[in-house]
Amino acid sequence: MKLYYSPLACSLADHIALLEAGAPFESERVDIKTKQTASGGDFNNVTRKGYVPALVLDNGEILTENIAVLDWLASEYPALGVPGKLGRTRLLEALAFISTEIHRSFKPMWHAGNEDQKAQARATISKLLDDLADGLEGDYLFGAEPTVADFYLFVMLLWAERFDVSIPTPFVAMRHRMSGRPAVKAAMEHEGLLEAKERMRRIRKDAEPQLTS
Ligand SMILES: N[C@@H](CCC(=O)N[C@@H](CS)C(=O)NCC(=O)O)C(=O)O
Repeated sequence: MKLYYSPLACSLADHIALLEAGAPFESERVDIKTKQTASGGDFNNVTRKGYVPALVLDNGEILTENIAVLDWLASEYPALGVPGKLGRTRLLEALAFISTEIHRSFKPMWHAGNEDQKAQARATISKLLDDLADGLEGDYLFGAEPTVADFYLFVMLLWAERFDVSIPTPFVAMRHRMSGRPAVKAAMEHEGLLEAKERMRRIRKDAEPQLTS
């Protein structure tokens, strides 16, 4: 299997899922602006959609659309899914909410919206996160263990942090809990996000008013 990803893009959810599952896979970074892959290829030749995630299966078939890719991973690795008769449906329900409601609402942040649009988007996302947190049944969306939906939500929580979107308390704790998981750390490290976070922390600290005695 091979995952095409871009750092901090929604493909981070798939990256985490593959590592959590212990799946054998390769990955290649994509510059989503230029559509160049790290090895110099044209990503449009992998998928004409030109966006990540794209997962190339061992038989050469290519999966796109995060809901489909994450659902497929949960079917292959049931520990990443939701058990029970309605399990898969509940998982799809959560993935669809995260994708079509929350993810989509970040558009003004990523695509140079004006300040009004960004403020509106912050309010919308915050409300959507509140709604989702209301259904929280444990440490994660479906109980004590994370599913692919939690990995996708985690990426949304990182985006929320980046764009100063306020998030409900249970999700602050969840973001923290998730950040400590070895697979999450490994995926973030691979995508160069841990250094980026550390750099931001230092910049913020340097910008703080210095205490004088
Ligand atoms: N409908 C797609 C959208 C995926 C998507 O928005 N990918 C972004 C990164 S999070 C991307 O690659 N954007 C580059 C582009 O659209 O050109 C899905 O749900 O997987």
